[in-house]
Amino acid sequence: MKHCYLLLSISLLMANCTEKNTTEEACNPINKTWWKEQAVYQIYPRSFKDSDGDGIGDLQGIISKLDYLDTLGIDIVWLSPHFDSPNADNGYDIRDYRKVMKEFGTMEDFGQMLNGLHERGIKLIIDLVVNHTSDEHEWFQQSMSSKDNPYRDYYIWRPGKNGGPPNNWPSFFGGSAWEKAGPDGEYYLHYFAKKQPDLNWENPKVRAEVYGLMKFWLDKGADGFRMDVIPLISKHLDFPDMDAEMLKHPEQLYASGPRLHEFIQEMNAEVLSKYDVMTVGEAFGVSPELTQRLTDERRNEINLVFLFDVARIGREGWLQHDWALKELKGLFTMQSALDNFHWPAVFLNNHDNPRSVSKFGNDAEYRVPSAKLLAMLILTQRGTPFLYQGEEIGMTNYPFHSFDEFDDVEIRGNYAQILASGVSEEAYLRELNKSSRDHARTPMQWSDDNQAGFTSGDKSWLAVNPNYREVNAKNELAGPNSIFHFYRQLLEIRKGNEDLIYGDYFDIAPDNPQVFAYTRTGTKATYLVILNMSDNRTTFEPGPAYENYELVLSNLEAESGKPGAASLELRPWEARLYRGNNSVR
Ligand code: TEU
Repeated sequence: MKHCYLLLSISLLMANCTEKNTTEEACNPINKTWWKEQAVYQIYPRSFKDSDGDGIGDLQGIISKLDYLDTLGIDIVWLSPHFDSPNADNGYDIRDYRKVMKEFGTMEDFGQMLNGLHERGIKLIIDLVVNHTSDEHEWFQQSMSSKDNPYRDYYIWRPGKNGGPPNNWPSFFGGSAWEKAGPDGEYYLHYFAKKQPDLNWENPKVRAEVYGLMKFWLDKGADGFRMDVIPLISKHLDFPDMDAEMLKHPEQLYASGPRLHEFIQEMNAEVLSKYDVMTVGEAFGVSPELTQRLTDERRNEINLVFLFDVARIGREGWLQHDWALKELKGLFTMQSALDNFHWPAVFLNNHDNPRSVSKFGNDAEYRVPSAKLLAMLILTQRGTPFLYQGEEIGMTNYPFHSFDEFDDVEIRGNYAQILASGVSEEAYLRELNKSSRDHARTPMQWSDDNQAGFTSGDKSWLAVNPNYREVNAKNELAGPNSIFHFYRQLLEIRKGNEDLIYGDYFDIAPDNPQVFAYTRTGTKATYLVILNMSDNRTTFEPGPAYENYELVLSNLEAESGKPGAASLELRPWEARLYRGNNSVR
C-alpha cells in the first residue's frame, strides 16, 4: 500500500485502480493493441547498408539485411525519410513526397523492401515530414515565383519590418527563421534550415495535399507514420517577438499553435481512422499537458509521442551537462505513471542523438556489459521500445577531432553564431563530442572489412567509426554472448509476455544513486529488474519479498552467491532480470 500512495503523489494519472482511486482514468482497462506490444527498430537509410558502392546506404542494402532484422526479432521498422530530396538535412527536406530518393533506389525497390518485411511478419512505418518541405519542392518554387501564384499560400510569407525580417524568431539551424526570397521582397518562415520552408497548414489545400500523400503510402502497404516535429504545424499567426527568456526555448512557442489538435483530429478523421496503422509523433517542445492531449485514446489524434526528456537528459542546446541517475529514474516513473488511455514510447537514442552506450553506459572498459544493461533497461520498461540501428551491436560515439568531420546542417548552421558568442572552438568541439547528431549517423558497422562492410566503395558519405574492426555485426552474430544476442533474447522474452508488456511499473529504490531497480507486476508474475549503472561494484538488497525470485537473464557470467534476489553483490554494469510468481505490491 505504501508504494501505491507514493505513486499517487507522483501523478493523478495512475494506471492502478485502487480503493483510493476510482476515477475513469485509473480504472479503465487497458486497450491491448499490436503497437503497444511490439518493438520498433529505426533505420536511417543513408547509413544502414549501401548496395551499389556509392557510399550512401540504399533500399537494396536494407533488403539484403532483412534476415538480420528477422534474426534480431524486432517487429516494426521505422524508416527515416526515403523520399526525393536534395538532402540539405538528409531527407528531412522533401522535394517530392511521391518519389523515392534516387540515391536510395526506386519505387520498385520500395515495394520489394516492404514485401520482404511483410513476408517476415515485420511492419513498416515511414517518416511523415510535413511541417516543412524542401525549397526545391514544386509547391515552393511556384509559391516563391509571385504573390499572385495559386501556390503562394502553401507557405507562410510576410513583409519585413524596419528593413529586417517580420520578427525575431530564430531558426533551430542558425540565424533568423525568416528568409527573403522571390521578386516581391517578402520573407518566408523556416523553423529549420533555409532550405526547409514551413508549410501553411491554415490553407485547406495544403492539408488536403498532406492527407493525399499519406493515403498514397498507406495504400502501398505502409503500416503507419513517425511524424516529424508534428507539434510545430500550427503557427501563432500574430507572430509575436520573443523575449530573452523565450529565445532560450523557441520550440515551446513554436509547439503551442492554437490549431494543432484540430489539424491532427482532421488528419485522423480523413486518413488514419480508415487504416489499422500506428502513429508516433516527435513531441518536440511540447508541455506534458499537450503531450497527454495528443495521445489520449479518447481524442483520436496520435498513438504515441517521443518525449525528449530521457534521450536529452542533461542537455541544454549543444551543451551536455552531467546528470544523476535519480533524475533518469524520475523520468521513467513519470512516463509509466500514465493512465490506461495513454501509452509511452521509450527510447535511448535515435538519429538526432548520441549513441546510447556512450551517453548512458561506459563505451570504453565496460562497453559490452553496459550496452547489454541498456538493452535490459529499454526492453523491460512500460512502453513501446524504439531501438536505433547499431544500438544492438553496441556502436559508440565517433571521436571527432575537427569541425571538417561533421556533416550535420545543425552544426554547420550554428557554428559561426556559437563562436561569435565567445565560445572557443575547443569548447564547442568538446561538447559536440558528447552531443552531436552525427554520432548516430556514421555508417552501420557490418564487418571488419573495408568501410566496415557498409559499402564496397572506398568512401562512405560520413566516416566509419575507427573501432569497426572490433565493433561489428559479424562479430556480434558469431559470439553467443554478444550484445546482439542479448537484445535478441530480451526481445524474445518480451514477445507475447503480457506481464512484461502491460504490467505495472514500480521503482523500488528511487533514491539509490547507482542501482536502478524496478518491478513490472502483471496478472501472473512480477518481474524484477536490477541494473548497476556504474563502474563500481556494489551490494543491493531488494529485500526478503524477492527471496524466491528466479533469475531469468543476466548480462554477466553467474558468480557464486545466494540464489534468489533478496540480497545481491553486483559487479560494474551488472544487469539482472528475475521473475517471481508472488505479487509483492
Ligand atoms: O528533429 C527535430 C529536432 O528535434 C531536432 O532536429 C532539433 O531541432 C535539434 O536537434 C535541436 O538541437 C526532426 C528530425 O528528427 C531531424 O532529423 C530533422 O533535422 C528535423 O526534425 C527537421 O526536419
